[in-house]
Amino acid sequence: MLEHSIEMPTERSLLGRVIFGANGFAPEILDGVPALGVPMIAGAEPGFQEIFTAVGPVMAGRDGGLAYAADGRHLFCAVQVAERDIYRDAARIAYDSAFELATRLGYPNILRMWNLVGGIIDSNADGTEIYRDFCVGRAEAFALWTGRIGRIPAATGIGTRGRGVYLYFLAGRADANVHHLENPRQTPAYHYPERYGPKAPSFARATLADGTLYISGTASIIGDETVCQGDIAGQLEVTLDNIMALISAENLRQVQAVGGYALRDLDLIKVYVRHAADLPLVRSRCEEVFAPDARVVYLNVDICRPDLLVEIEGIVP
Ligand code: 3EB
Repeated sequence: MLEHSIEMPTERSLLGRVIFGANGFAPEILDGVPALGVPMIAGAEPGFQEIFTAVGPVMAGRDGGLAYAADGRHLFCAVQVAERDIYRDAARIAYDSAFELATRLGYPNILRMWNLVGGIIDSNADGTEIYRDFCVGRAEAFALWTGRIGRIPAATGIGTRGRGVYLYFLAGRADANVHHLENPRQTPAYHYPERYGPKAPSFARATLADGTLYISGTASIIGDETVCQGDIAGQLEVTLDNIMALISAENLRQVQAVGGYALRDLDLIKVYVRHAADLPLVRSRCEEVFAPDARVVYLNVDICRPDLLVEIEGIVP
C-alpha cells in the first residue's frame, strides 16, 4: 500500500483513496472518503491503494463530477473524464471545475497532480495524439486561472490500461509554504517546443510544500529530447540522474538553505514501465538505488512519448 502521510497523524482519518486495479471507476464517496478507481493493473496482477492521510476532522463531499475531502490543511480532489472523441474541451472543463472548487474551499495552492490518460499515445478522432489533445485543454484551464490559483505544480502524465482520463490532486491553503522547482538538466516542460504538441505540458519538475518534496514523473529527457532510445538500461540511468540533479543541494539551494537529498531518501515511488519484459531489469536496478524500506510500485503502462520506456515519480517526506 502506498500511503501519503501528510504529517504525523494525531488522529487517523483519510483524505482520499486511489484504488489501482484492473478497472477504473468514477469518483465517489466510500465510507465518507473520496475514492477513485484507476485502470493501471494487468488483469492477473494484484492491485494496491494509494492513501492520502488527513489530520483531524475531514469534510468530504461531491460537486458535479468531483469527489473531494479537506482537513483544514489539504484538499484532495478526484475527477474522471469519460472516454470521448476529443479531450480538449472536457479536460479544460474538468480542470476548470477543480480549480473553481479548490479556490471556493480556500485551497488555491495546487501542490501535486496526477493525470492518468487512457490511450495516451493513440490518436483521437481528429488524428491528434490523445496526450497532446489533453495538454491543450489543461493548458487552457491553467491560463484561465493564472493569478487566482498558485503556480503550476508537480505532476504526472501517464498512460493507463483503460480509456478516458482520471485526474486527482492535492491542494494547500493560500498561506502554505510552496516552491515549484525545475531541473537544471531539462527544459521546463511548459517551454517544450511546438514539435511536442500545440500546447506545452503544464507541470513543474517538483514542488516543495511545507517540507514535503513532490517529484514529478521523470523520464529519460535531456533538454527537451528523449535520450537512449530503445535502451531501457540507459533510459533508467538517465532518469535516475535526472532525479538526483533535481533533488541535489545545488538545485534545492534556490528554495531552501538546508542540504539536498539522494535517491535513498525517496518514498512512495511509482515506476512506470512500458514493456512488461523490462520489469525485471528495472526492478533490480531500483532495488539497488532506493532505500530497502521505500515503498515502490511498478506499473506496466504507456508513457506520454512513444520513445520513452520508463518514468519514475516519488516524494521526499
Ligand atoms: C516529461 O518529462 C515526461 O503531462 O503532466 C512527466 C510528468 C511527463 C508530468 C504531464 C508528463 C507530465 O515530459 C512526461
